[in-house]
Amino acid sequence: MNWMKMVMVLGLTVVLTGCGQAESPEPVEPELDLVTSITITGNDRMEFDITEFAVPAGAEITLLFDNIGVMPKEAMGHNLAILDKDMDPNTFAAAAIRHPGNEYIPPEYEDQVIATTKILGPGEEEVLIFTAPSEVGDYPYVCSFPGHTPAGMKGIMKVR
Ligand SMILES: [Cu+2]
Repeated sequence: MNWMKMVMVLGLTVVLTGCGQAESPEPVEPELDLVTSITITGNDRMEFDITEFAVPAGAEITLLFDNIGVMPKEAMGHNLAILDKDMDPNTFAAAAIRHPGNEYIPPEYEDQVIATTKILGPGEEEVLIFTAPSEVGDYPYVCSFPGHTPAGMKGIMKVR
């Protein structure tokens, strides 16, 4: 093998290696479309129909929350409270139990609430209009009616 062939072989090796690296699949989370308007429902099984959505940082967001259940508010009321990204949903919900008179929003964590509806009874809905945080991140939202967050009535608002 003369030096010219050697250079070609090495060159080909580099090209092939380069291709292999380019094709190796990186685990990429499918990106959600960014929305500025969304409707979320809550039901008698303590479920939000949407548990993940994404909004543009700093945008004005219109969120309609609709309690589509039929059970009485005292037994199966729902709210939708969007929390700051560092607020732990379970800590928030545990504190909320003591505050039925404040729509189950704990005053000690009120500064951690980006937006919240009142507790809604069956068939009731409320529109929230709020400014999405300017800081990119994952912001939890919960229903803070007693027992509902631990039962899974929570989600993530992704700010992108
Ligand atoms: Cu609820």
